[in-house]
This record gives sequence, C-alpha cells and structure tokens, in this order.
Amino acid sequence: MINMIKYVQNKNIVNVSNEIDVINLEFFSNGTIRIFKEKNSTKLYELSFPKKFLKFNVSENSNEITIEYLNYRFIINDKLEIKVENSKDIILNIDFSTKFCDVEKRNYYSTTLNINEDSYVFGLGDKMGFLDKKGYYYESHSTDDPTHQDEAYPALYKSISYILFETNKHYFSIFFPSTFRYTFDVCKTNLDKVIINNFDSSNDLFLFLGNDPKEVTRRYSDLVGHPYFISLKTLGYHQSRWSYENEEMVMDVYNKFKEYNLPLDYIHLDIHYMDGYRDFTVDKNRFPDIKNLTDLLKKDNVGIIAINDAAIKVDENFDIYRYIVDNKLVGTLKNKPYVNVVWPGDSVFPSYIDPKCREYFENKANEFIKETGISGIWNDMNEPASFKGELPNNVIFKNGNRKITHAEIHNIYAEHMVKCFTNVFKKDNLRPFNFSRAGFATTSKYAFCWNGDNFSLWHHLRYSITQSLSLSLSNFIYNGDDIGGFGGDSNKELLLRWLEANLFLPFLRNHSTLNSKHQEPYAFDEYTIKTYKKFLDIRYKFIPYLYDLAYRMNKFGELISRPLFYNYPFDKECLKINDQYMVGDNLLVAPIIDKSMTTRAVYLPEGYWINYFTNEEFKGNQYIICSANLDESIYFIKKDSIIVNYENLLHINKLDITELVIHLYGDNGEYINYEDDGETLNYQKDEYNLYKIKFNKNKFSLITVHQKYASNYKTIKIIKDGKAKIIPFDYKVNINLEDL
Ligand code: NBV
Repeated sequence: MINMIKYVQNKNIVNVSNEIDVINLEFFSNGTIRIFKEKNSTKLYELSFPKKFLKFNVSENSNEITIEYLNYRFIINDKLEIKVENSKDIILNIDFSTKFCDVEKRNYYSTTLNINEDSYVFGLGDKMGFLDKKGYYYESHSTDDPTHQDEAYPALYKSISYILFETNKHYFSIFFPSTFRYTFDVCKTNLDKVIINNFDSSNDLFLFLGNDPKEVTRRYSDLVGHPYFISLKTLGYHQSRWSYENEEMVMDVYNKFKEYNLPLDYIHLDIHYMDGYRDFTVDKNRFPDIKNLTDLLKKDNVGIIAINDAAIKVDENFDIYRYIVDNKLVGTLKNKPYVNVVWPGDSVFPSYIDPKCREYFENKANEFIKETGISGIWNDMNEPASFKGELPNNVIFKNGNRKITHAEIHNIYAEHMVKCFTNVFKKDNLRPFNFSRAGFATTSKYAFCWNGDNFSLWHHLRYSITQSLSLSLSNFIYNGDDIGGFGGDSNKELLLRWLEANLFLPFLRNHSTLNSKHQEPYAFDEYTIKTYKKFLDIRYKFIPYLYDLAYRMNKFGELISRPLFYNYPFDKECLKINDQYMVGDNLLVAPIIDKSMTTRAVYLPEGYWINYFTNEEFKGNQYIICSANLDESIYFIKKDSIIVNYENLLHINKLDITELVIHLYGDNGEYINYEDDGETLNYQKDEYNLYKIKFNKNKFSLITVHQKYASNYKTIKIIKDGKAKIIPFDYKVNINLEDL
C-alpha cells in the first residue's frame, strides 16, 4: 500500500507525515540536524544549540520529499525512511518510522540505521573492546559491575549514546539526547544495521555531518558542551590505592617518591579516611590532624585528593543524613526514603537534581575542603551503585515539584552529584579538581573522569587504550585508566608496560584495590623504580604540550589523545588500529602491550616520522618493525613539527617553571603554545598568552599573538639536531639557527 506523504515547513523545521506517522527534521546552521518524532523534553541537562539556519530547499515528487541542505540531500519516502546522501554516495538510511512497541510491558522505540556493511562504527562512550564497535550488543545504562572482562561487555560506568561512523571515506555521527536506557545492536544481528531501542517516550536524535571526524565530533562537543579546562597540575602524576588508610601510609608514599626522585603531584585517599564511610568526615584515629598533613605536603607541591561516595549513611546522628531526610532531598519509594546498601551499610540517595540539595552539598564540600586542606574531589559509586540490586525504576527524585523517576535520572545521576562541587572551586577563582566514575554526555563540563575498575590483566592493558580513546571521542576527553590494573595483583612487567602505554593519556594515575599486592613504582625492584622514573620524567617533559591540548579541548572540543583516524581520516589503515594513538598532531605512541614481547609492528601514516629515543627517521604510509626492551617504549615525533617541553620537574608549580624548551624536528614547522597561570579562572578574562612559534630552515621566530599574561618564562631553550641554545625569553624572538 502506498502512503501519501506531505510536508509542512515551519522556519527551520520540516514536518513530514504519511497517513499514519510523522517525523520532523530540524536544520541548524552548521551540519547539525535534529530528527525527532517527539523531542526529548528533559531538563536534566543543558545543550548549547547552534545558530539556526534556514537556507535549505524542500521539494516533493513521486511521493518523496527531498531536502537539499549544504551539500547533502535528505530523501524521505512514503514509509518515512530517510536516505541521506551527498553528491557522491548514500551515506545512511534511517528507519525512524517504527511504531511505539511494547516489550515485557515496557514501551520502547526502535530506530534502525542502515549503513554499508564495510562501515566503521566508533564511540559509544565507556566501552571495553576495540575502537570499531561492530559485532556486539551494548547498552547505555550506567553500571558498576566490576567483572567486565572483554569486548562483549555491554555497559560500564558512563552512558553516552554517541556514535561516530565512517563509511566510504565519509564521516557522520549521531547522538541520542535521552537519559533513559538505550540498547544498541551494532551490526550483530544484521551486518549492515545498527538497531537502537530506547525506553523513553520520545524518539529524538541529532545527526552531525562534516568533512572528517574532527569536524563532526566537534559539532557534537559544541552541542553538549566542551570539557572544562583542567589545571596544569592535574596533568602531573597521581598515586592512589584503596587505601592509604592512615597518615603514616600517606607519608610513606610521599617519602618514597622523594627518596627515589619520582615526580608526583597528588596522593589520593580512598574510603578508609572517612569516619565509618560517612561523606565529608575524617576518621581521627587514622588521620589525627589531616590539615597539618595536607599543609605539610602542599609545601612540597603535593596535593591530597579525597574520595566522596554518592550515597549517604543512614544514621540519625549524622548531620548530612538528618538534613537531607528532613528536607525531603532523598530518593523515595512509596513516599518513604528509599534505602539500599552501599559501603556505609544502609544508605539513602540524595536528590542531587534538586538545586537545594546541591547547594547543601556544595556548602558541605566547601567547609570540608577548608577544614582539611584537600585539593580535589574524587566522586565514586555514582552510577548510582548499590549492593542490594539496582534502585527500582520507580524510585522518585524530586526537583521542586517535578518528580523524576530513577529510570529517567539513572544515567545522569552522577552529573548532578559532581555539579555540586564545581562551584566550590570556582568561588575561589580556581579551576575545579573534580572527577567522576559515572557520567552522561554533558558531564565533562563539570568533571573529568577515570575509567573505572579494570584488572591487572594484559588484555585490560590493551583495552585501556581503546576505552580511553572511545571515551575521548564521546566528549570525556580528559580521562585515564588505573595504571597497573585495579583488581588482582599487578607485576613489574605489566606495571611498566602499562605506564609506557598510558604515558600520554590525559589523566595519569596508578591505583589498585584493597588487599592487592602493592604496585607503587618502588614495590618491585631497583630496575622498576629506574624505569618508572625514566618514563615519568618524559611525561613531565611533555606537560606543556599536553596543556596546549587541554586548552584546545576546552576551547574547541578537540581531542587530546586521538585514534589515528582522527588525524588521518582518509587512510584506511588508520581505521583499523587499536594499539597506537596520537597525542595532538605531532606525537605517535605505539607501545608494547603484550606479555614477554619486545618487538611489534608499527603503522606510520603519511609523511616522515622520527623515533623519539633514537632520532632515526622513517617514511610513513607503511608498517615497520620496532623493538623495545622492558625499559624502553616506542614513540614517534612527526617530522617538520615543534614539540614544547619543560625540563627537570618533580612537581608542577607554575612559579618553578621559568624555561620553555622548544624542540625543532625536521626542516620547518609551526606551532601555537599557550601559557597562563595554570590554575585560576583568569583565562576566562583573556589573561593568557599565545606564542606562535615557527621555523624554516635556519630561521626561527616566536611571536606573541595574544598577550594578556605576564609570562613566567625567563629563558627559552631551543633544541635542533642535538644542538641546544638558551636565550632570554622575550615576547618576540627571531634567531638564526646556525648560531645554535
Ligand atoms: O572506594 C573503593 C573503590 C575505589 O578504590 C575504586 O576506584 C572505585 O572504582 N570503589 C570503586 C568501591 C569498591 C569497588 C569494588
């Protein structure tokens, strides 16, 4: 039967209907299109919409509606299927017409994305396994099950329904804005179909079109909000364990790092520091004077970070419990506070969605930070996790008069929790140190993240790269793994390979579980300490390079660590690579991640590449065989580029950083280096510098293209072909490299 279709255009929305159903396409200025039956109306988070744009043409013929938009055509047939094509190819066929169905008495919508069988499917946020997600079933439903072992595991802590596609050299991506549970059959049942079911009462998606992965992912990041700008010091090394459970243990970590000259910026306190696992309390037997401890360590530039769990202990004598229950700021079931079990035993779940609740926790955190001198908050168990089964779907969280079910809030519960703490730092004009285990697409505006509980297993080392890059593509750009592995016992070889592999991932923290074998760098032997130090020294050298990328992440939504295809989108080989990554444009990391191996194949994309350790030069567009003993790794610098470094740092303290080191690789290059005070929000008032650094044959120049910060640099060290020269810093420098 043929359905007659018709359309109505209302400003930038085209409403297309046949006799039984309707869909809407809303066109924004920049390659962002919203396709919906009913718009997801939740106010559980904020999106920044692009400027609207009305320049598109709609026409009707042979019972098809054609919309011409930019260089794309959307052709909608009588079944309301949407074919998206550009001048050359069909890139996608969306079957958005499926009716409201009923499964196990639960309503759900189903959307089918028909793609070419040989497309690549990336993203999906927090998932184990390979970069290309095809062949498996996944869910967007935050879980804290610590048993995730492999690529078939459907869901982890963060729920981000963002998918990036490559099909025949075209890139596009899709974001589902609902917080409800989604399921994704990614070419598992049908090789050419991604089937998405959702349990919301709306069907709504954003489609991002563009020339390459950088462009489409940036459009997504513009919509959900760029990740916040972390401080310079956050890029340093973090040592953690469940738990450094008393003052002596913390001092022991600090002293050992000092003794072995190991760089260190933060020590993390896990749940033992609390009094009976009550948030914002300190066990005085374990930490008799925590302020004294934090002050002492701060003098040597080492900060203390404290964990904070989502649920609150049921205890009539605990002020937080009393306040949130008395003020009806907890989740309820049948009008009574809903209780489940977490670390403190019976616990309630704050309605962080309610601004009154957030204000209360913000004040609590503020008092706690001032009293204890801790430098940052580590937010855990915020999926929300609970030991006696998941919270029922009908637990109610109130925001004023609005009642929100657990089914709706589950995937974004963490975002409202972490939101409480950002203001604490901001009020002191500081960038937040706030990180989280769970989160939604929009959460990185408020908190960065770590990648949850992995295991000390070799395949988890392999997946640490892909999990991190998938999160990065999904807008959790500032993330990192538990180095050495969380669960189980690590060993010297695994720990070192893990550090070497993750060295340039944004968040660098060694963390392990309760009762596991210690895995601090000094827990093994002299060789491990020496090698660990060698690599931490390299990390600290690259701090300004990473900071430039952190600035660009916040400003432009660009990735820090990137899959190879992000930089080389049209090199088919790059689409397949899971065990290498790029950091910015100029650094390629190809670590050894297999037990006992000291040799591997490395793919070098177009151009020429210089081995970071040996300075050997290789032509790109080919695989080469590289070797690295346990105390070595495989990093390449792109020829004709500039790398900025700091030297000899054991801690990151802006005042100690007086020299900018500039390495020139090849014959010419151009680079923008960013400088500010590293910790305050003054950058928002434009108080930063941008240095445009250039070299061509023997000519070198540095020009300050944005100058609003009184630079801390006193000297510049220029290094080329093994020769170095130190010159006084100036906002404008021109030199002849023959003088080196
Ligand atoms: O607080 C203890 C752990 C913590 O070390 C880990 O990093 C979190 O992911 N926490 C989970 C709770 C226990 C998990 C088994």
